[in-house]
Amino acid sequence: MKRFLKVEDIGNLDAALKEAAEVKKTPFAWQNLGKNKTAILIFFNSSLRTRLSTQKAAQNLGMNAIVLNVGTDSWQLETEMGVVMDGNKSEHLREAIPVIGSYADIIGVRSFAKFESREFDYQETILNQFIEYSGCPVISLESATRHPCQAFADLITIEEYKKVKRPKVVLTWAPHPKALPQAVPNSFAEWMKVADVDFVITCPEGYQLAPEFMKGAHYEPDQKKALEGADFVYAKNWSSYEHYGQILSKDMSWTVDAEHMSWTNNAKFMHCLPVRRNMIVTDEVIDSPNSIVIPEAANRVVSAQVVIKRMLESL
Ligand code: SN0
Repeated sequence: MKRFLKVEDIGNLDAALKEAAEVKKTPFAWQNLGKNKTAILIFFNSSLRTRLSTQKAAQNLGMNAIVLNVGTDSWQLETEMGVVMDGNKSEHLREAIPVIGSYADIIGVRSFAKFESREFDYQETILNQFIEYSGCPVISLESATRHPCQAFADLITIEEYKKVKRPKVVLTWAPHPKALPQAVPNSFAEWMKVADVDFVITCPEGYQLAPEFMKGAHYEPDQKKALEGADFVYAKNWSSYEHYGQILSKDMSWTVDAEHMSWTNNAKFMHCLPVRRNMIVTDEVIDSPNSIVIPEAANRVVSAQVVIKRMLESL
């Protein structure tokens, strides 16, 4: 595996889930695979789970893992080509990437949407430069448009907790004080459309995801109807794609509370974290036995380890 950016990169999902179960059972069985190999994880944005779980996954495989926080640990990096570098950015990605590549065997990159231009974000300008200039396999640790390590962990979690062969999985928008990226819901939709689940997206008007992610998904604008009979409720805020990066609603009637959960089939509650309590979900729901946000986060190690393992196997 040379890159992990989207669902196609993992290939057959059943095979990936089987491998995930194996990795979860015996995480240290491949310690020799990563011996004398280095993973460098580059963060342009904050992280808790991604940083810790990816580092742990690499170490479980015997690798050295180095984390770099761009800007605070390193020089500020310029990401756009053709600019006169007379501001506060001391180094260009065009040099930084091949330098990092010369120290690494595998590179992970976190770089959120900047929300300055939809075109810049959706072209994955930063991630693509790492792919082109690093000479290494590249893992997206949440890019401008996708968060594949999260979606893979979500799929593993659903597989573990489902009670029926084809569960109903509902992605619901919920309110948030800030404009958040579409990466998490985009990837979740991309993976759920391929998985063996009955997948529904519900969000207020104007919050539909980009056409490529909505395509083939069942869209239900009425949140109550969408949640009826759900086996899994996946809550997430995102900003508008159409009115790019804007907050169109802070409607608190979309907050997932006990009443919302009562419309479901005793659904499990999921969220990628970090979560704003009593905005996205009430304390009552996230603290209930139906909340699986912690095992979901724990599975981030498993998804990252399957990906890094496959990359090491094809070095
Ligand atoms: C990120 C997002 O893409 O929505 C990362 C999720 C894995 N979330 C945030 O930036 C939340 C920030 C906040 O202040 O709540």
